Parts: sequence; C-alpha cells; structure tokens
Amino acid sequence: MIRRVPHCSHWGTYTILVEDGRIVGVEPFADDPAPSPIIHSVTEWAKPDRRVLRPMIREGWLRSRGSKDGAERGNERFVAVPWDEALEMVASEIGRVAAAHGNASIFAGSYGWTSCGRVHHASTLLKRMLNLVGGYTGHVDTYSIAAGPVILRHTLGDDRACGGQANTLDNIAAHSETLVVFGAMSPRTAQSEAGGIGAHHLEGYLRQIADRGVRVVHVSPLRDDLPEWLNAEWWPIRPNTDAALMLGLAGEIVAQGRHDAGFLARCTSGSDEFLAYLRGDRDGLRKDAAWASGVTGLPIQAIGALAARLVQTRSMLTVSWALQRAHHGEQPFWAALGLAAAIGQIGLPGGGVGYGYGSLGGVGSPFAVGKSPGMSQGVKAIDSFIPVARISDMLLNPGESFTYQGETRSYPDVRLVYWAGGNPFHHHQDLNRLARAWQRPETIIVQDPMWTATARRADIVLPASTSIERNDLAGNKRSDVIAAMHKAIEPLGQSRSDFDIFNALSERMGVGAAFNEGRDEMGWVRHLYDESRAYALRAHGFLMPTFDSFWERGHAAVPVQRDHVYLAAFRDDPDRNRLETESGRIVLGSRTLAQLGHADCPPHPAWLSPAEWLGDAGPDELHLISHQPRGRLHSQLESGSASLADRRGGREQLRLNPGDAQARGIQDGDTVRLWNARGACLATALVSADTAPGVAVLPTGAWFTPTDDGTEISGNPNVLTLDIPSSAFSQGCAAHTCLIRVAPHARDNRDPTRTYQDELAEMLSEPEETS
Ligand SMILES: Nc1nc2c(c(=O)[nH]1)N[C@H]1C(S)=C(S)[C@@H](COP(=O)(O)OP(=O)(O)OC[C@H]3O[C@@H](n4cnc5c(=O)[nH]c(N)nc54)[C@H](O)[C@@H]3O)O[C@H]1N2
Ligand SMILES: Nc1nc2c(c(=O)[nH]1)N[C@H]1C(S)=C(S)[C@@H](COP(=O)(O)OP(=O)(O)OC[C@H]3O[C@@H](n4cnc5c(=O)[nH]c(N)nc54)[C@H](O)[C@@H]3O)O[C@H]1N2
Ligand SMILES: [Mo]
Repeated sequence: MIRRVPHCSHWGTYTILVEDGRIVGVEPFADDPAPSPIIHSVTEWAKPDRRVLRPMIREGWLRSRGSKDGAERGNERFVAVPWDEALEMVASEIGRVAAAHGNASIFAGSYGWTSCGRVHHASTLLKRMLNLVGGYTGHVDTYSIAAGPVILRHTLGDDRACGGQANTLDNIAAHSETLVVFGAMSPRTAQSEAGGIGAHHLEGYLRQIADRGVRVVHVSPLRDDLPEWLNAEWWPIRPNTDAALMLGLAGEIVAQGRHDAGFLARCTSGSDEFLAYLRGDRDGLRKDAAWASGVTGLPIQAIGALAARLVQTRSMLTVSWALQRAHHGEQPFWAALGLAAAIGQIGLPGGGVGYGYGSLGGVGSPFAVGKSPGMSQGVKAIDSFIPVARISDMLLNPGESFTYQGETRSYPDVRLVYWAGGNPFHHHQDLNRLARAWQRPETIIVQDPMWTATARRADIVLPASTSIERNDLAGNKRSDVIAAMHKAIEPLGQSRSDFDIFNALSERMGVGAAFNEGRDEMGWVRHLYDESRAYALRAHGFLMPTFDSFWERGHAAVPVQRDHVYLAAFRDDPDRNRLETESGRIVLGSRTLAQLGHADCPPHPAWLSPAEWLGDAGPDELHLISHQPRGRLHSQLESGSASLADRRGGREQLRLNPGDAQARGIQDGDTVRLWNARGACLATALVSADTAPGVAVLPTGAWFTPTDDGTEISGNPNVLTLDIPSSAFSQGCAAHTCLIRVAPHARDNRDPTRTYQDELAEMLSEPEETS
C-alpha cells in the first residue's frame, strides 16, 4: 500500500509516496504550473550517508572542555555520546558562558534557511530558548539583502519595495510598455521561497509580458537571467556598474529637460543635490550616456535612446537583489529610485521601480495580507547584534567598533557559538578567513541533520531530523497558501526534531513551561494554523478551512493582495500619506548621510568604483559572479539528482565566454583552477556565449572540501569571494564583488580523486586501537 504524504519545502509543495516506511516517489503539487525538480532530491534526506545519526563530540573538546584548542576544529575525530550527556553539556556550556562572560558572549544569530516548517524553525526556536535564559547576540538583515533594505528604509521609510510589495507582476504585465530588468527575473531563483511556496507563478507573468509585446531591456552579465522566449534586448553590462548606467540615463533625461520636475518637487527631498551630481557641478563629470558607456562598457547610442524611451512610455525598472550583494550595494538600489523619480511614474500602474522580482518565487506575486504562521522568538532579553555578514570580523576583533545605520556599536567577545539550521561554511565569504576566525570561540555547537562543513568544524553536533521525519506547516508573507507538512518516515538514527531538542534543553535549564506553553508538536501546528485562520476572518472576512480539513487536504488558500500599485496613495497626496523618512518624502539627497559622512555611502545616489571590478583589473582577471545554484537550495541537497544534473566531473561548472576560454587555452569540460589572493578552487569549464566577456560564473553551494595544499576541490566560490562590508552604513554581504584568475588545471580531467564523502568517512571512523 502506497501512502500519499503531503509535504512542502522552500522549493515547492509536493506529495511524498511512501511504502513500507520507505520513500518510493515524489509527485508535484497538482496546482503548480512550474514545479521545481528539486522536489525529487528530497529522497537524499532518507539516506544515512551524510546524516548526523547520533550526538557527536569532538575528541579534543571532550578532553579539555572550553580550552583554547579551536585550531583543531575540523581536523579531529568525533565520538558519539548518549543524548542525555550531549544535552547536559550544551545546557551547562550555556550556563557557564552566561555566568562567566554575560549572555552577549553567546552568539546565536544562527543565520540560515533551515527547513521551511514554521514550528520546527531551528533558529527561531534557538532564540526563543535563549531569550528565556538571559539572551544572546543576534544578527540584523540577511545575506540575501542588507545594503538594499538599509538604503530603502532610509529613502522610502521601509523596505517593502524589496520584500515583494512594489507593483505586483500582474500589474506590470497589464500596464508597462517598457521594462528594464537589472539583473535577473529567472525561474532558476524563483523556484525557491523562504517558508515554502505553493504554485510557481513567475513564468506565467513573464508569458503575459511577452504576449503583450512589452519592450524588455535586459541589463545583466548573463543572457539567460531571463527566459529566451521573452525576446529581451541583452545589455551585457560590466558587473557592479549598474548604478552608473542608471545615473547616466537619469543624467540624459535631466539634461534634455525631460524629467518630471513636478514629481521631484512634490514627492522627493534633496533632488537639487541629486541633479547637481548628475550635472557634475562638483566633480566636473556630467553623468550622461557617454560617461555611463565608459564605466559600463555599453554603447552610448543605446543608452541615449533608452533614456528617451523611458519618459515616452509607461516604464518599469526592476532590480535583482544580487545587485546589492556587492561593494556599495546601496547605490544601484538608490540610483534606480533616483532614475524612477526623474521619470516621474512612481505610484502609477506599471510604472516606477521595484526590487527582487523573481529573486524569490513570491516576489512580485500577489502577496499575503493575513498573518503568516510563525513561532515567536519571545521578548529580546538583551540588545546585542551584529550585521549578519560581519561574523568573521566579530570573532577576530572582539571589542572593536562598527557602524550600522548611523549608529556606532562594538563587537561582543563571543565565547560560545550555537548554530542551528544554517551553514556558514557555505554562506560566508572568504572561507579561509572564516576558518581562522572560527578557531577563536571556546565552544561551538551545531544542530543540523547533515555533516555539513560547519558541523565538521564544531565541538558538539546535535542530530536534527529533517522535515520529512516530523509534522509541521509552511507559509510566509509572500505565499498564497499555507501548506501541511506531514511526517513521511521515522527519524534516521537517533536524530530528534528541532522542537524536541530545544524543548529538552529548555527543561534542563528550568524554562520548559515557558518554552512549550503546554503544547506539543501537533499542538503547535494546530495553534499556528488556527491563529492565521482567525486573523484572516477577523481582518479580511476570509474564511479558511478548519484545521482538520486543511491537514487532510494538505493546503489552504490565504487572503492576498493582487494588482498592487506601490506608493499610489503617497503619489496622490504626499502630505497626508507621508513616508517615514527624514523628510516624509522619497529621499534623493540625505541630510542624515551628509552628517554621517561615510565616504562609501555619500548623501545622494552615486557611482563609486568597487574594491574589485573590471574597470580596474589585470588583463587576465575575470569578474566572478557566484550566483544561486539551479539544482539545489544553497548547500542543501547538494548530492541530490537536480544538483548533480548541473555538475560535471564531480565538480561545479564554471561558465566562461568563448573568447575568455580560448585566451586561456581552456576547452569546454576541462578541469580549471580558479584563484586569487584569498584562495583557490577547482571547477569544470562550461564555455557559453551567454556569458559576457570578462565574466566568470560559479554557482554557490558546493560542499567545502579544502585539501592539504589549500585548494578547494568541489568548486566552492566562497574561497575566492571578498569579505568586506557593502559600506559603513549597511555592513552587508558583498559576494558579487570579486576578481579571479582562471587557468586549465595541470593535473587531471577526471573525477576528483578525493571527495567530501571520503574525508567525512575518515573523520567519523572509530579511532583505531593503540596498543
Ligand atoms: N558567494 C556567495 N555566497 C552567498 C550568496 C551569493 O550570492 N554568493 N548568497 C547568500 C545568500 S542570499 C544566502 S540566503 C546564504 C544561504 O546560506 P544558508 O541558509 O546557510 O544555506 P543552506 O545551505 O540553506 O543552509 C541551511 C542549513 O540548514 C540545514 N537544515 C535543513 N533543514 C533543517 C532542519 O530541519 N533543522 C536544522 N537544524 N537544520 C536544517 C541544512 O542541512 C543546511 O546545513 O548564502 C549566501 N552566500
Ligand atoms: N534554485 C535556487 N533558487 C534560489 C536559491 C538557491 O539557492 N537555489 N537561493 C534563494 C535565495 S536565498 C536568494 S537571496 C535569491 C537570490 O536571488 P538573486 O540575488 O536575484 O540571485 P543571484 O543568482 O545571486 O543573481 C541573479 C543574477 O544577477 C546577476 N548579477 C550579478 N551581479 C550583477 C551586477 O552587478 N549587475 C547586473 N546587472 N546583474 C548582476 C547575475 O547574472 C545573476 O545570475 O535566490 C533564491 N532562489
Ligand atoms: Mo538569500
């Protein structure tokens, strides 16, 4: 008898087919027009190969607890201990560090995507627990977006325009005449949505845009960042120079007097300063098509013609999140806003600017207006945080000060790190630097189903079950459904659910009742659903099914807002609908930033050359784009079928333009070595004319496999990326700012001789008897 088990992950809603306790198949959600192939990779979770099966302790840590031998992390074997002992160690370490150094010395930012389940959401539960025992140091913003929302909060009063609440795509499809896409609108990234997704709608909207014959200009180093059938005009821009193109377009419009002076006067503040910069009053550089062409490598004529078209037609600008994951990442977001303000169509159907369309599956879709289900982190016990991507800085420089959104704070002296549901040895930049920083804490606890590179570098590893081994529910602020996540199989080995683990720890620390509020797993699943259901009825008169019928059916629709025009009310009456900015208007010249005086974030949108870029590169250097992988979510399910489909020769593939490949003697399929001053890795060359000259592309997420000579062999770009803040204002991740060199790899073209799996096996084998 085959059991049909409704389930959901960040990449979609699906049905798991189970027979005799084993998964025999996965079926896509019937209502999904574009299901993700990653759903078929979830069978990997049921295999023991990479799973943590028992609580494990690093040998050296066990010998000399809390001593400073962190340099051994990642080199030593682990020994299994019973759950009781492991939990006792974790609880007593939390108690010891809090008592000796204060709770700010416990770092539990624990960034990461974990499972999409809302009850077992690992980092939320970790924070909920720690808030009950005095608190922790957390983080602000995300690796996805930091520079972007920081500048939008300052210039628009909030960051909704990059969180999916700018004009919705149905509105764009119905009204826009010209669409300029900076970056991507790609089904590749739109597969995923944080907190799960029902149906995938991006392609449907793009078809409508194509059918209406909207003129699409696609500004990106990669032609296939948009589907081919959209017939977009490809502008292969130099990476990290979009702000210059936007400013050049605005400068052309202003120079010809075609800007909407009325809109600028009524709806913005500081536009004088912005226009003075475009005219070059201070720096003597007129920001026009010729200037933009010099920076971006795009043709002058085309830039001039587009400037004219933008004010003649209903024009929409979209900017991918990727553009702000870069040095000076504020600028392309702010410059796009400045350009849109000069055009003057913000607040009109199909006009203005929006950010992140397709970066996640829900951005641009009709968005939820109800209460999406979620556990509470409780009340923050202390005020201690770092900007999310400053983890190495924090560990290396305790006590040193940093700035964030105009505030000056200092890094805590972290002694204990607890990571649950994230993989910093995937997500952070300059992994060799992180590896040095990672030696500093006294104790590192990792709670994950998998022997990730991070788990291998921990002292205490707690085996979490995966979502298919427990009951949960999915839903988020951009989703049009709440999805049921039924348990499909029994937990592997001794793994336990995240809720169970934190509940047991909370009980040991005397705060169990406050942590669980008297509910068990199904009690919480039901409670979170019922909260959303009650809110939908109360606030929107929207009747959702009862919990029991939702649970049986596997999904329930939630109220959404369609056909949304961003800032329509503000445009109509900016006095009554003031924005929460320093002026109540859209800020184009900032008094606050003028006062702060950050050289890397000036008081108006500007083009600043990044730390590494093609305009200042050696003749053999390439700009590395480390974008999101098509066949997996970051490092998750790296060994699954969808992920393997994009690998060759046992490694990730590095995309290169044919000219760049030829100049280096590289042929398609060759093993290549990528390096810069920070590190080196191997990959398999993929020669593709859809890649702009001077640009190399290596997706993220290969499991970090450094060898003794320091070369990473599975193709992890984060051994190469730059670990600097986007700016002193936002302190965001700058992964997309990175130059590298590439050459054929001298040795061999075969599968790697050693793999992640070989190294893992060695680390876990029982120590040999010494006699
Ligand atoms: N070079 C470069 N680097 C980047 C980026 C880039 O563009 N370029 N992008 C960045 C971005 S946008 C992001 S969001 C980050 C992503 O970085 P992460 O979110 O850290 O990446 P994931 O691989 O999703 O890590 C999730 C971890 O949770 C674990 N997990 C899964 N389910 C469960 C569970 O139920 N319980 C527990 N306890 N654990 C679970 C997985 O095994 C995995 O180890 O990477 C960033 N890094
Ligand atoms: N399949 C899959 N989907 C995912 C994820 C995943 O791991 N796998 N991760 C999810 C997450 S956490 C996030 S945050 C989103 C991220 O969504 P995005 O940030 O939109 O995705 P990226 O793949 O980093 O970049 C998109 C494209 O931007 C272009 N780009 C990069 N730099 C520049 C530039 O300077 N100028 C211009 N014009 N273009 C540039 C690149 O060509 C790249 O292909 O993706 C999500 N979707
Ligand atoms: Mo992200």
